[in-house]
Amino acid sequence: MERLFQTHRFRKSCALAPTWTLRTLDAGGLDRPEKVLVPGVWESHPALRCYRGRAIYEQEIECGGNLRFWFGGVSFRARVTLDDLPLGEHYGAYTGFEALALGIRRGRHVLRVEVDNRFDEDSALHVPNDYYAYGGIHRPVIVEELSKAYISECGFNPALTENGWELQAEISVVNLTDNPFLGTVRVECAGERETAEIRLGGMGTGTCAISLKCGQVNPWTPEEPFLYEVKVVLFAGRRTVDDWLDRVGFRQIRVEGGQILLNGTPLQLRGFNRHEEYGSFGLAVPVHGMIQDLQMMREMGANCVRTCHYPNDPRFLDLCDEMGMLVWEESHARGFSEEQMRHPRFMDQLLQSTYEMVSQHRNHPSIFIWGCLNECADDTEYGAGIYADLLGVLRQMDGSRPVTAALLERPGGRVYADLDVVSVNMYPKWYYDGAVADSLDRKEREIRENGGEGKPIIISEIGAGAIYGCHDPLGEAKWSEEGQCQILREQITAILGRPEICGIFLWQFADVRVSDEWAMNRPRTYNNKGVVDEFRRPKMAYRTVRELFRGSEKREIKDPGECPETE
Ligand code: ADA
Repeated sequence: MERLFQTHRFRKSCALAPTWTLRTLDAGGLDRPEKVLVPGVWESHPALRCYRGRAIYEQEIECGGNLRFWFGGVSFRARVTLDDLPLGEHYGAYTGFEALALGIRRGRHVLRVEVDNRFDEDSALHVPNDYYAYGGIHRPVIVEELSKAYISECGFNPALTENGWELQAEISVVNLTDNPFLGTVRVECAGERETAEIRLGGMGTGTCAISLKCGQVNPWTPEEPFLYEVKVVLFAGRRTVDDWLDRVGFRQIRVEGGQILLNGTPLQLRGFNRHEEYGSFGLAVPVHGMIQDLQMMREMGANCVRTCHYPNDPRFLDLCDEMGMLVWEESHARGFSEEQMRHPRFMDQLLQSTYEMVSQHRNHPSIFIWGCLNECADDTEYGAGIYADLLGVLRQMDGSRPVTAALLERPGGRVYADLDVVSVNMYPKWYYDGAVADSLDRKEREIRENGGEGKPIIISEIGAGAIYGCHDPLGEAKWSEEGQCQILREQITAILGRPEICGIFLWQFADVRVSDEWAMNRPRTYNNKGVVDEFRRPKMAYRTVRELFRGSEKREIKDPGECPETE
């Protein structure tokens, strides 16, 4: 998969050429096939800004042997063929998937991907929503040449023991032949190496566990995000068959005494909700845009980001690992009622998004918490049951991180006891009147009385809207930049003043396009609560947030000599 570092030295792996031919299949599409760039969304093409339908991406490639195509993200249904031979299908825009083509004659072949972004009765997670469901291949596509067996997945868990750090590795291998495979897996990290045997039946898959005693390594912290390369090599006898390179950070996350601790130090989270979207490139955010977003957040004093409401591009997570930006990552699901949660495909699509998120992203040290089911029906018996099941799946897949869910601010929540960290979305002053402090008091009491006593609390969303360039010199009108500043000031000040609340994620970093079905509540067909607009032009609130977040940073390091800058 394309990352910001080299992922193989042995396995032949390369990104496909960026130019593909695009042919649309439904009404409102292109008159004739056209060249487009991948990664990209078709909404970037002026004729397809509102196209909802099917389209074929096509490219001729020179290849042969045992091939593995890796699609980082296709929005939101994909069917892959090579010379009309079906290779696989995938649902869900926000996680990657592989398509294997074995024993392919060397030469020129036609790779086709049918992409479909129509909402229909088979789609439970991609529905008209408060963000846009784009169409296209929006993350890189890689082609790899495999030998007779390959490493399909690696999970690394750094654990702190009495003798220092230990790296627990779980390596999955797939045999691509009909004969049994007997091999050795070697894992190296921080100057240590260990091996284990692996035996697989014909076309079989197996996993081996290896533990490395790494001892005294430099831990990963937001201030000093030390990363170590891990190298995994698969041998058959003395011959190398495959390899896999990754990076790990040694850090431990624990929840204790109403706090989230990173290597024993309580976290004080100040951050943003960020949709994966950038101006007219939509979901296909260029890497330059990713790093700029992180730099802007940093500049405002943020130390964390929430990938609302779905898993993000691994290259964004790579940047967070390198920059020490803490990440709340969540599987795909936003705002579902009980009726929508009872959709026949809801559970399998949700489990797939969750499984792919954890298995593909668990090695990122920046991810400190897993989230799920943003604002779904946590107030009904059926809905609460789904929360409990999904939280169980997350814990079972990865016991090294706490789990949470951003809940709607309403009475009657039934899942506080199931969460490691209780997270609440609230919009006092924006959707309803009253002092922010009163909303916080009310909510804290309700959490305490309904199973959440003693758990860390995060305000996972809070914010107000402003249309870039819309001004009200008196500073009160909704949608004005001044009005947004006023509301954010009260919200942020109230939250940062409460030591029992360990984090705030502002809604939101940048304005995002919403589904046409949502247009009537959303001027410009955008969710305008960003502190920057969709092109990253700062609104006045950028300064307000910088002042308040940086002010709290100073309080935290207890520097009595400095007081927060005022506007
Ligand atoms: C919710 C939701 C967000 C967004 C926000 C808003 O809390 O989780 O996706 O819709 O409200 O802007 O109202």
